[in-house]
Amino acid sequence: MKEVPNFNEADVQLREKIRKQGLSLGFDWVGFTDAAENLTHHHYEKWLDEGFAGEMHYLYKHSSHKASSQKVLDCAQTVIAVACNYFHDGTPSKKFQDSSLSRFSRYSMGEDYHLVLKERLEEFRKWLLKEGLASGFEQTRVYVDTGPLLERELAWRAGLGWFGKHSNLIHPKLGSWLLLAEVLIDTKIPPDQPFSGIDCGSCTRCIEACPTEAIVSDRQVDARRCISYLTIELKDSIPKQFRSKIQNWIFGCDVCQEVCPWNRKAPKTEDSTWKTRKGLKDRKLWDWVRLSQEDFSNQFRKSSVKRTKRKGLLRNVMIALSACFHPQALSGLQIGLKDAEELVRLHSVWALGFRKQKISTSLLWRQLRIETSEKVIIEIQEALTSKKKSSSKRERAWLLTRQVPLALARKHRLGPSGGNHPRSSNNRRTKLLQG
Ligand code: B12
Ligand code: SF4
Ligand code: SF4
Repeated sequence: MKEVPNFNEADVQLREKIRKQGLSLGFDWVGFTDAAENLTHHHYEKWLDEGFAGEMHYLYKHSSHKASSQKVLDCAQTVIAVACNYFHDGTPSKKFQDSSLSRFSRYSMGEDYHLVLKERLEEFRKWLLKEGLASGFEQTRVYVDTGPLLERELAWRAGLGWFGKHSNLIHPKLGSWLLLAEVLIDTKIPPDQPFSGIDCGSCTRCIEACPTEAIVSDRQVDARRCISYLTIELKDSIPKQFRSKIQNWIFGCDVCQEVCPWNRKAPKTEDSTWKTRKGLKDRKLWDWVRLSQEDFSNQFRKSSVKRTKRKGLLRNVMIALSACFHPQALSGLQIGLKDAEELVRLHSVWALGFRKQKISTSLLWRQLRIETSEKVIIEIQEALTSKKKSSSKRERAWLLTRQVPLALARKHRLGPSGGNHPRSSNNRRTKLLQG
């Protein structure tokens, strides 16, 4: 291996000692690079300029910090990059063609990697300090995921693997089911060589398999289209053009990694941390619809899934139910219609409209009478007008000629078959209409 000048054999031995310690702490791979300028920062900036980050505003704030690891720790000399293999579940994708099963991305099925890796990094940091490999606590930093570091570049420079066309880093033996983290220290350690020699070649499987066409070009993912972003990062309603493509993914997405030939022989981890937690295996979509806030907190304690909050997860469940034609799916959507969260009702309405069943039309009409949220009322109207064939002439004419204010009016007994909603007297718009 070609070593950077000024490092002697003792330095190399020290590096191997640190690597051994990292591996003993539960990391599956440990590599070293310097803390100098990043080589792919311009790709990152271009990605932001294209708007691919969507509503992940923190990524814009971090942008200048990501130019070099020294921007986050000015005395940093070495980045120790680590990776954990979380591949625990070889479930063939075929099984999940059963649209009634809920799918979580593999990384989220066990313990929250932010917590697990952070704990291991802190152990590593303690050891490094004890060995005198950093001047003091303040001259070190540990990061997993959320810090302003270009984690994939650092791991690539430290020799882990190459950027796949889906943009995940691929190790030639471990595949891409890897989570990345780093320790920064102010000691110079001989760096490993950046990974080279293997790449994706002419393969384009991930690009073709991506359900939402999120891999817009080689190594470029438009996050706004990615199911992982839509189901986890996006807090509000999911843009309509993607809803029918999300299938039964209710937290993240693994499609691009599942089809990758480099993952065919990926070894399964022995680490029980990543194993599917109780209550997640083979769960039907409708099993989630009665989930209370308390159930959610208990089920997802110390889990990455907490990020969506209860309402985000149920929003995703409603979307997934739109494509499931088991009788229980309809009952699930009916329960969603009654959910206290507007976001959940909104997506339940959309899903019912999408199913184009006669019964959903009557459910939507019934909901229109009692619904209090303007957003949901609009969604119901859209669903009903797009289901023209199954609505009566009178209803159709009424829906087409009147927009939201009249829907509100109807809700407050001014429409053709008025309801009698107790909360109507507080509604300013209704008062105006009545006045
Ligand atoms: C924002 C983010 C997302 C976004 C955007 C993802 C994306 N591809 O950009 C969303 C929410 C969609 C996402 C999804 C996922 N994520 Co994510 N995510 C991040 C985060 C926080 C920042 C990534 C980022 O900066 N993206 C912007 C792009 C421009 O940067 P980049 O992805 O690092 O890409 C580099 C290369 O592609 C290269 N490059 C780009 N174009 C070109 C062109 C050429 C010619 C060359 C040479 C290089 C090159 O330069 C870029 C900068 O270094 C990182 C953690 C971190 N701090 O880095 C985790 C991270 C990348 N995610 C991770 C994971 C596990 C996932 C998911 C698999 C989770 C899931 N199953 O749902 C999916 C995978 C989706 C995918 N195909 O990427 C891991 C990746 C591990 C790995 N093996 O690579 C990370 C490192 C978290 C971690 N600590 O482990 N994620
Ligand atoms: S995670 Fe899913 S949606 Fe995102 S790029 Fe990969 S296949 Fe596409
Ligand atoms: S599926 Fe093919 S193109 Fe995509 S990352 Fe894997 S090897 Fe590369």
